[in-house]
Amino acid sequence: TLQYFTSTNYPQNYPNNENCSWTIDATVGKQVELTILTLTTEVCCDYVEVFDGQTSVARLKGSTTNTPRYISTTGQFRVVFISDRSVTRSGFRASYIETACGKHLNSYQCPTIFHINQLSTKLPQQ
Ligand SMILES: [Ca+2]
Repeated sequence: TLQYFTSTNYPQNYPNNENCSWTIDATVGKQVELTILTLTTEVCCDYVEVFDGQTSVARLKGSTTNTPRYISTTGQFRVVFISDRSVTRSGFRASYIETACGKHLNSYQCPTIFHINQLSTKLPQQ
């Protein structure tokens, strides 16, 4: 099931001096797909950072018109939100869902980086 989370107070402005993190763990053998649906932060000083396990994969700030999407390779995402001591915006809203990694492909094993849309194009012909 698709799950949602947001920065504090969203869609009202987040507070100053935020240092929040959300950790999403997949069931063993599965992966997490994370989508940043909306994002608006102070450009200079406030940001969202996405970690795939221990590795930072994205630092997002300002505003996005696309919806960045990430697939975990470790089965865990950590999303960190940081704001400084002045100027706030509406923050972010994100969704995540557990995916059945490599379910239809004998040649793929977890953990492996691939995109859901690429997966579907590589499915065997019926
Ligand atoms: Ca700020």
